[in-house]
Amino acid sequence: KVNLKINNIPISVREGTTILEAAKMLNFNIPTLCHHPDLSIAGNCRVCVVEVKGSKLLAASCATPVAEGMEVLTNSEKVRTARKHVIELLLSEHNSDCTRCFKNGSCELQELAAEYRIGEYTFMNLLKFKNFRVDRSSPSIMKDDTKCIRCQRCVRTCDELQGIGALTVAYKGDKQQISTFMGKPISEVVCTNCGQCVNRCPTAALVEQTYIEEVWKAINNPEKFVVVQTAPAIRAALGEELGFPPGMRVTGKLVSALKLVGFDSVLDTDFTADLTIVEETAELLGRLKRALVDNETVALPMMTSCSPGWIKFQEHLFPDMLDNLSTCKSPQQMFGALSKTYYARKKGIDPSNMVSVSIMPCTAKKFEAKRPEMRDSGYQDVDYVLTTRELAMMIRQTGIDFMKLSDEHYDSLMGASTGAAVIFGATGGVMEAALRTAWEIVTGTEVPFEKLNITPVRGFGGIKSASLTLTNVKPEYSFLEGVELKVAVAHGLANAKKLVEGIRRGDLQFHFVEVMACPGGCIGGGGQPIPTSSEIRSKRVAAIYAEDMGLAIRKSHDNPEVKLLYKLFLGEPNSHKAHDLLHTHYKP
Ligand code: HC0
Repeated sequence: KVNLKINNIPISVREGTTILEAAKMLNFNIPTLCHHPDLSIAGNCRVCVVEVKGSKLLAASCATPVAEGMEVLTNSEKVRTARKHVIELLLSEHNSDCTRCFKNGSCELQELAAEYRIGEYTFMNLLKFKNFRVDRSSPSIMKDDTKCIRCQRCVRTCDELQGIGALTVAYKGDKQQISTFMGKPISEVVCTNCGQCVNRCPTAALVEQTYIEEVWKAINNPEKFVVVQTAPAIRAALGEELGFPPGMRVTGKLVSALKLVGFDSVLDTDFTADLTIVEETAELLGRLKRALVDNETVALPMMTSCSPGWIKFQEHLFPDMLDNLSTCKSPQQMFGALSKTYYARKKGIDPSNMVSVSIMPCTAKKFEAKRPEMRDSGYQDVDYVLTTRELAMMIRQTGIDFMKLSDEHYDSLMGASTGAAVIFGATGGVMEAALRTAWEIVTGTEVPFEKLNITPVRGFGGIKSASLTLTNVKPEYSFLEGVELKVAVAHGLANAKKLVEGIRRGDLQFHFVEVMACPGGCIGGGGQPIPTSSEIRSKRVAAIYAEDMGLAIRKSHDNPEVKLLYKLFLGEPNSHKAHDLLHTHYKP
């Protein structure tokens, strides 16, 4: 233990604790900008400076470990003056047109400027001497260098969590800039559109491309029938934007709010998550049969294909392994294709008048919706994708007191779902849902885990693996008797990279692999409420598993509306029609 005093209050903490952490234990908040709990320490913004007795220089509290006998002042005159100057210097190079800014009201720099009562300009406005441009090239992310404070959270996020390095620090001194490779537009570099940088940017230098106005226009157009789908992870996070604490499930209020916002039909991505499991399981069993019975060369392990950041990652980094991806489109895109075919037909709606909107925890879903492969309904299958944050803005604009809403149910035909679909939102959830179904299809009995909870694929381990030996299989699956089915799960692209490299080298052997681009899975998506810390991710995941446990139906193949869809429209899993609408191939 190390003994020190902070603001004259004694405290003992573990060796290696930073001054920032120790102060927090005493309930002293020190402001930070470059610091983020998910990332390595940078210590470059200097806003967290404190006075350490006996030292002439102020110390960056996020980067300074405590020492025996240290005496720290977190709010002395010297500290306050220095902090104020740091904020003023940042503002001297910052586009401070806050009233027009997307992050107005949720910007960390704005909050600090308010807290320190920054009034008149102390330093010259340097922004006018800079030749910054706004990069709108990506359908997912907008980069505005006039708002950048060069804290480098985005650079560390892209490198440390995602293993990509699409953003880097260019030039030095007053020319320093956060840049892509050679300053190219985001759409032309290795960006996966995951939006993890957006989720960690303290200002509006990186924000999602917003489609709120387009969606309002569609809602207000009487000619248009606007359907909306909500991703599994929304219900476990939206509440944080609208007054509830992290971990609060708001499924029923979410549906009520969407109806009040004005959507004509409120449906659920969870419905197509269940459908994905049925299609993907049929595909996996088909691949295994071709490999084991027909001795064909088949791309194994099969890899999940529902996370668009992960797909783009494979396209950029491992194009030789694209055949390993399941041909299933993501639930978002299956939903889009079915909304303008099956749903439109059953409801007597002209699909050319239908607008399909999705609410996603993900910025890459905006990119996915615009991919050329995603037009199998004859139209763009999903027209607009909004993040959890954008939906919260629309709900606030509607003037609804979200906390007081009553619970409502999703509309029918594409609104029923199971616990298996809900857990898609957490890392390991797709794998767990698939195993619940695959085991039962092959053996006719429930997967042998207590209460269906396949715990080895749960949790926040970067790469998880599990194996199940198939026994007492049905006669038509005799080729699987005694086979040890090996699966792996990775979340966050840095982990995915390690896993895929191991598979490619032949060191790791699996039959089926789940990858989600974002840390924690979709509950930690780039479009989720800010902040998204590891503590908050844990609470959202707990909410998701609680929702699963509370549902009467917890296996995808038991979803009654999925069964009806096959009966009325698709025929059987992996049928021609299913392939036409619900599957695709990503080409190098
Ligand atoms: Fe996900 Fe999805 S689970 S990617 O994480 O598969 O974004 O929530 O909507 O599509 O269902 C995100 C979340 C989805 C899709 C589903 C999958």
